[in-house]
Amino acid sequence: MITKYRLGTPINTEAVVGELTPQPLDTFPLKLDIGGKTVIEFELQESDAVYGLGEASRGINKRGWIYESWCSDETNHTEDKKSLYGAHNFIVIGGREKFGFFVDFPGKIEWDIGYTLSGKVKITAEGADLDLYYINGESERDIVKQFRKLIGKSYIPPFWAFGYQQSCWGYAKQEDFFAVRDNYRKNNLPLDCIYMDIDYMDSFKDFTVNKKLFPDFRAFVDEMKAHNIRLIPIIDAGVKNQKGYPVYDEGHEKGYFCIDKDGGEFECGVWPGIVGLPDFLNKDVREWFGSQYKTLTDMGIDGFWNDMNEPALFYSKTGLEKANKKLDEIRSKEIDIWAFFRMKDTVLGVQNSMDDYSAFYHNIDGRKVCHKDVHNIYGAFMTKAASDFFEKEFGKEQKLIFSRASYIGAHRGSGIWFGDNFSWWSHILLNLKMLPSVNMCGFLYCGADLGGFNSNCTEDLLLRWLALGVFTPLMRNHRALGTRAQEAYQFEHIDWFSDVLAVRYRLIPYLYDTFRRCSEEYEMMFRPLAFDYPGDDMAREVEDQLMLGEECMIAPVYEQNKNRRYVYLPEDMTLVKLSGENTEKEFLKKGLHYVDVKLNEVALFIKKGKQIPLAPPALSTAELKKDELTYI
Ligand code: MIG
Repeated sequence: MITKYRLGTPINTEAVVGELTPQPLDTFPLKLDIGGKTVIEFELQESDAVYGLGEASRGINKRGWIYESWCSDETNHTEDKKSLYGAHNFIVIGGREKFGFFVDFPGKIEWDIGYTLSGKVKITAEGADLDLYYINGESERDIVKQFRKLIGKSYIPPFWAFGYQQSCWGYAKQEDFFAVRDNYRKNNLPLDCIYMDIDYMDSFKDFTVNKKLFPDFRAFVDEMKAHNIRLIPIIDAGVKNQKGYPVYDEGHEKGYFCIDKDGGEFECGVWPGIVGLPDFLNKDVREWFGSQYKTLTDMGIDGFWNDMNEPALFYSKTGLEKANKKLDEIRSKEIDIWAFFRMKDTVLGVQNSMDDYSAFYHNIDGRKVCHKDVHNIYGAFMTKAASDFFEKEFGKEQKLIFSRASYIGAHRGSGIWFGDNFSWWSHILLNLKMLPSVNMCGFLYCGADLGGFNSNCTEDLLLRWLALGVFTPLMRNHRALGTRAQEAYQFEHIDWFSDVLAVRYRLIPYLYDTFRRCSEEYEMMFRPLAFDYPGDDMAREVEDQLMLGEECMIAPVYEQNKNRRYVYLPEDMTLVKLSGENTEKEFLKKGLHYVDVKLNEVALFIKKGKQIPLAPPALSTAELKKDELTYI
């Protein structure tokens, strides 16, 4: 059962689809303090676990750390981070007493989950206008399902979006894209999409294509499609402030950009230089921005990724002026070591600063609202602009769209990717841990940058990461400008990559059906073992294996120089090792096993009495023989 409580007059975040009548606040089951902030507190039993918060650092069980809901352009996903790109304000308490809790509030929220006191949860929302939802249920799964019904069905992308995808910040000219295509095809490596990062644009202007690099873009898109490869361009939130650039001119004329306290356009710097930030919280602006995607869909483009929409702010005009003044002051005196650090902090503090997030405003139904009070829905509403347009123009399931920043509710129209991770072994595990957490919050189409975004990837890291990515709906290899090339054909044993990528295509019919069912039935595609084996103390603590659908369990190898790992089987299962066209099976009893998995193998564990379909390997989803299935 879900009970809703309303405090003040909340802004409509569009997170929820069902209408519930708010109940009197004096019946709220947890300790509640309302002042300028809203504080909710409750005790945890020793054996309780806390799940949720979607895209966040650390474990599947969130207990023992302090988190913040604040969409952040955070490129270092280290354990000390309190927030990443998404704000997903839903938790489930699993233990003797089970309940779920959703804070529908677009401003900042702090979640002290047994950090200050191990037995206590303290949630502090920076405002007093919000909706609270308390969910009772018989199990964690049941609570999640009720919540998912409340927030509505998850986005389903086109079928081809389940193919393998290659991305790289730095592919610029047509020849770069042809080289990727040819190297994949030549080496018998499957591929469905190649991503276009900011380099394809003219001076980083949204909805433009650099004519020098792409003399006939339409023909280029068609030529790639003829090889069963789709191009997926990036769109950034900020619109370059430049007279004569039609998107800016129109937005400026109509007053569609966020304003400063005096009513002038808020000027901040991102990739294009000074930009206008479209006021996505305004419906007219959303319709206008959404319709801009038509420039590219008209040229045959079928998918997009929305970036920089937390929004990321490299600097603001005023922030930079202030910092420069401070630096001048420091410079004018004799510099001691503390002045040196003040100087360094001044420079670093210019980017994504709280001062800037407090210095611009939105127009929500005629009300002037400060950005910091609605920060967490900005990116979600940018992506809503695109997904609403796609649905209206092309119908459901026709276009691929996913976002970096997100808020619950955006899951109905789009997917997410997990942003700038590193080529670190620990980030394979972080990728795995985020999957059930974001699924709980409705985001099913998701994935991390396979191989790692920042720093240099190695062959073994990429192979192991792909062996997890084989199962994630979005399976995309992406890296940052200037890092070591990490396309599958760049390494020593290309045939090993061919073996692993073949497994993805063999599994697509199973993964696609599972995905669809999870969307339609409000289920999680990936679950902690604790959700499925509540009475099993060992299963409750497993943080490096996941249940997949109703049939399987996955347990990837995520350490270097290891050809085996411990796997806990909560019941008897069949270990299946897939590699290229090969399938090896071994029956294993419930309990702990030391299982060996080679670099070119993908392991999966099938439950008793269950079967999964396998297709023959294919080089693209278009060539996949969906009716030639065999069953394990
Ligand atoms: O400031 O477009 O997360 O995937 O390659 C970096 C360049 C901007 C951040 C995205 C990343 C993308 C990069 N972008």
